[in-house]
Amino acid sequence: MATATAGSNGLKVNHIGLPILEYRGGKSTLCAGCGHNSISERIMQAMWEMGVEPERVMKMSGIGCSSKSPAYFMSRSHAFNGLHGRMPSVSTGAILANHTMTTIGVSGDGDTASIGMGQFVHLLRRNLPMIYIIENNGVYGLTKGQFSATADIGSRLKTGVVNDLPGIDTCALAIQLGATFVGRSFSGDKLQLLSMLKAAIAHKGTVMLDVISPCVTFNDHEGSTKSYKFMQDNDEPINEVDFVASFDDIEVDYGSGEVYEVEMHDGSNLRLRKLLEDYDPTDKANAVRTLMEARDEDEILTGVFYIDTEKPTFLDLLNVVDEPLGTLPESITRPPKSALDSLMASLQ
Ligand SMILES: Cc1ncc(C[n+]2csc(CCOP(=O)(O)OP(=O)(O)O)c2C)c(N)n1
Ligand code: SF4
Ligand SMILES: [Mg+2]
Repeated sequence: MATATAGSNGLKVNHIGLPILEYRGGKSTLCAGCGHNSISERIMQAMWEMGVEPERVMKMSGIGCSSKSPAYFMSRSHAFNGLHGRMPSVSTGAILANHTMTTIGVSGDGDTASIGMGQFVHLLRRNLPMIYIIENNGVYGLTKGQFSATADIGSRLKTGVVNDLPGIDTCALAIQLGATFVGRSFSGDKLQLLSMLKAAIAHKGTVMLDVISPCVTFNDHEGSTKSYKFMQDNDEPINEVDFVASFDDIEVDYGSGEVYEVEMHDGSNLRLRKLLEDYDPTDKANAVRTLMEARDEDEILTGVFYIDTEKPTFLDLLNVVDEPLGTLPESITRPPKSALDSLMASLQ
């Protein structure tokens, strides 16, 4: 990273002067090789490279192996481990109480697409400013590997049970319902995931990242479409994601016709080199169609599918004041008795 310099103790530091050690969390209790651990590593690295102050971050989650992950990154940050599938409503409340924080939610495919579906869809339509990551392994890892609602039709459990229901594509759903930054990555693709996370931090609105994250204990065998092998063989990136932070000064030389450039809210630059011919990530209908066509072809597309940097967020719609609601004094949040008296008088 261009801005990292050596601190007084010789450790490389980011542009707010912190070494990456300050972004670490507790020791992971997840299985060795679980994709979720790699995602935690990338989150730490992205937050460090972006110079996000750990104390200014809220980590939210539900229930599942994936939802345990926030304990394994950024111990200095705030965290709330909610009930199963209830992370969206808890996050909505927390963000309304203090919208000046960077909010990252980590959920699972079970947590999001089954028990939490009712909450998830309302989060999407509100464009709540937060990063929502689904660590997608196609199974309920924590409860011993039953199929989840994102498991692909025809995929097989170790026991031989075949999934005969079509999987829910959370990216197509998120685009359709109103999220303003939607992408899919793979826990094993360090560079793509890191760039997408850094761009996510710079975005203002709901970022929905579906990250295929193999469960080595219950769903990493032949017949699984969420295994390391299957992803290595079938991952089809639609764009090459490159992110240049506003404080970096890196010149990347691209031929202009093949790159889609997006200026992010903080002045950073997201560069999407087209791999799929004529793919325009601001065309909503085309993004959904592309995902649906890929599904018919059994292809796993990755990359940034959709981005909209103009749409108002939930906070804009509510016209939320600059100061966090949670720290406003009671003299402002609670109308005086005289206000109540005049209201009552007006009703007589
Ligand atoms: C109300 C409620 N119902 C069911 C459960 C049991 N349960 C715990 S985790 C889980 C599924 C987790 O799957 P996922 O979100 O995909 O996370 P993973 O473990 O695969 O990372 C279930 C059904 C629960 N904890 N609470
Ligand atoms: S059971 Fe699966 S999802 Fe859970 S920690 Fe182990 S490998 Fe990861
Ligand atoms: Mg899961």
